[in-house]
Amino acid sequence: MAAGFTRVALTGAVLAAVLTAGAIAVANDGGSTPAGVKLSVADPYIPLPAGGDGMAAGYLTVRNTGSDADTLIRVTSPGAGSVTMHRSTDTTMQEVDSLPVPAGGTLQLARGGTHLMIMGWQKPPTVGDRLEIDLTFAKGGTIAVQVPVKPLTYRPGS
Ligand SMILES: [Cu+2]
Repeated sequence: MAAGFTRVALTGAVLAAVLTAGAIAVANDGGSTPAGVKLSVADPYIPLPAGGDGMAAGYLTVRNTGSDADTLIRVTSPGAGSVTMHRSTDTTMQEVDSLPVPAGGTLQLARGGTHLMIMGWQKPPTVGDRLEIDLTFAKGGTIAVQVPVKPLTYRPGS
């Protein structure tokens, strides 16, 4: 019991906060995925870049069937120097730090809209290649996706 009291004293502030919220106080390991975020990735692809400058766009859909919203906060690839998140409007393209994944909804990266910008390919991409892209979410952790390189005019479902 003495050990238990010591632990309660050390974590008292946290427990008080949890109890205030009306939840049962259960120690959390701090690293697990909350039950309310359930993420999956569908239809990833990279149209073969037209130019020889090694810059390519990446498209995919993140589904969240959970009841909590999440945020895509970081994108990297072991096969490319940089992957950034871009938002397109009619006339411009802008880098963003994060993208929202709504609860019970999708984050769609699609032609003419939000997309990934992939630069610094370790080897020039050809159709049929796969590039690993690691998507890191604020709550859901990191999902590694093998993204196929498709012909320039490819559309998902075609
Ligand atoms: Cu872009």
